Amino acid sequence: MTRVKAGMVLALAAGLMATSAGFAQQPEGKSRRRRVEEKPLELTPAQVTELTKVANERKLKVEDLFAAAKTYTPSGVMDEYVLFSSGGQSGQVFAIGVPSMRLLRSIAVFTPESWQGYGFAGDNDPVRAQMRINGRDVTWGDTHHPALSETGGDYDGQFLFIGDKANARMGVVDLRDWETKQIVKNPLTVSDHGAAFVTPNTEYVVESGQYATVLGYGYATPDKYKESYRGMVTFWKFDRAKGRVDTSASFAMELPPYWQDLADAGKGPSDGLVFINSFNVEMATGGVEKGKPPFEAGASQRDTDYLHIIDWKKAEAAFKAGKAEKINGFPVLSLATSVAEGLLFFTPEPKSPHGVDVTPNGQYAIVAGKLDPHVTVFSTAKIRDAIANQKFSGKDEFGVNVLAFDAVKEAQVELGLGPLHTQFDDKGYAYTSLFLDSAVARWSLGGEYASKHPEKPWTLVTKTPVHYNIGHLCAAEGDTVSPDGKYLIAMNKWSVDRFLTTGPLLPQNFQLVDISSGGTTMPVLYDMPVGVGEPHYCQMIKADKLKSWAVYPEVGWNPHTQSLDPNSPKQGKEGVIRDGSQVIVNMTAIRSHFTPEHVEVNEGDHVTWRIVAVERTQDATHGFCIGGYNINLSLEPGEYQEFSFVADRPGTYPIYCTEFCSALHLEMMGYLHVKPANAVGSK
Ligand code: CUK
Ligand code: CUA
Repeated sequence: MTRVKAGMVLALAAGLMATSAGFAQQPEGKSRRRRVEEKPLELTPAQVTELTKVANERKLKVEDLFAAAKTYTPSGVMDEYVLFSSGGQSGQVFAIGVPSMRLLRSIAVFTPESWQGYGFAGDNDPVRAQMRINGRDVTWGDTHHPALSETGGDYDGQFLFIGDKANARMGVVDLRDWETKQIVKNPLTVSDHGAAFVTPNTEYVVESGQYATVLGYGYATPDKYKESYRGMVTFWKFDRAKGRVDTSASFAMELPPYWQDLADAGKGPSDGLVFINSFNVEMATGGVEKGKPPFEAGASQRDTDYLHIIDWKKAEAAFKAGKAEKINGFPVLSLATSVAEGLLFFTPEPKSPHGVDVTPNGQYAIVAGKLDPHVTVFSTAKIRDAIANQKFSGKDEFGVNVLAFDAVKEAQVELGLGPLHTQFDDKGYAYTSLFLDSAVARWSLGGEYASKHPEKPWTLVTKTPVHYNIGHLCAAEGDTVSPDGKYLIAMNKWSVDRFLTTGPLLPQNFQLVDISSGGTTMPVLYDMPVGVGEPHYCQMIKADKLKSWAVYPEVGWNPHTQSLDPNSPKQGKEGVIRDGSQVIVNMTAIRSHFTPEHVEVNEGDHVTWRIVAVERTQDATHGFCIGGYNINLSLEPGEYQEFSFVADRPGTYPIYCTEFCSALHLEMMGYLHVKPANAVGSK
């Protein structure tokens, strides 16, 4: 009787497995994606009446119905774009589909995340090892600026970089499997801001600093600010073939102790230059506790700060010629070298700027000053000319040549209060976020863009109110050489009156804005609450540029090395190998069991556990956890993981699969038996 029942269960399970495997093994093109109807939609009078009734019951307006039609994405229909957003203090990156504004995934970068098995692989977890700074675990990050890798100034969909403002780190995500492969820590500075920005072929990933400090973890009191504190910019060399930053080929430049802010790389005619904003050229040192003016006042006294213009190709040549000095083991081009070699120039920019953004054609750099209602447009050709012909208005206190403002300025456009960041579309418009106005401004570019739109060049065209206090904005491929237009995301800081109350802590609000038509039409289509961290910047890439793996290329794939791992256990060769107190466990995972199911070790053993998911179907992901030992893995099809720990707590531990992988998922378990040292018969 029980035998019959067990047999039935197994037959049922086999059937379930076969069905699900059958689905996943369908050739491409026969997937379960929804078929698009070929007949154009026509509403019958009865359907119009019904639709109107539904709309009236929900108090929807006509524009709401249009917004819904433009964003609603039926089940099985894929989004057109993927938005990669910084996850702010969560330390992560969020991937969001556009126009649906559905959260597709988070990607763990600076913060351990158990679902992804990120940072929960025992004592020698390579992820955890990268999270150590000066011997201390730093398991969070303040992510601000993601940067997709570029080829020829266009997103190529291969890699994503993201900066951690709090700890001056940068994460490297491989977009084949959407996993973080590397975290690099800047050895010069504690925190930064202008990371990550790439040069047009991702030769370098640029990280500019923010709050000046004594480079290399030095110490000095505020009265030594001007002599001892310094800013910096670091050029991280990216090795595309390895998918890693090559720290040995990277270098930095010493900068004055102004607070450097955002960076952007030139492109086209300005390729080879990097632009960085700064504020606090006053070099205010605060000290309200001693009756001195606070930083906010001290740092805002002058009418202008300095836009930094760096010739990174010349700087690279100077570094390669051995002109850098080592600080904390890292090569740094000194200010004196930068001045002597003509690597660094300044030009005045209106008071306390924030964003600097280069136009798609590379001819202009646009700076927005948060305390100035204008955006200032600098001509990159005029900058090159002013450098070549020494059109200087003077030097700063550190001997850096200052290009005359009138020699490099192209235009100033009054937009409104608190302009921060600028993006571009395909119609010759720029879009600037207005923090204090809570609006997105559309304005017309000049030069060769003037023929693309009917408006007068360099003028405000329209503003769309957003909710609320917009920081960054992001248009579709809107910071590349060929923006798509169509969609824009307003990344609003708060969501007052937009959603149900979630306690005193408000979600942020991403609003999808339709920028497909020019002129004064620019409606908001959708609100998306973001209840994790405070995102800053995001980038939107055409979904078909991403060539992500559906499963790992081969069984036994190590995602840390992105290669087949020779240590990956083979099916039929599973088991436990002991050498003294060193134990190696070779385990396979397949729907719906682990092999072996019982693992016996002795208290105090050092256990190295090797586990591979022997699966090729896309939806056959397993997890693996050991409760109480802080271990959880995600084992995607083909994935191999190795972890180690000391079995210092005796007991019998159920181990189980943490992903609901099949009808018999609950049965996908086993036991780790840690035999007490004093047990009878123990060695
Ligand atoms: S920053 Cu946050 S709104 Cu870090 Cu780019 Cu401007
Ligand atoms: Cu494997 Cu659940």
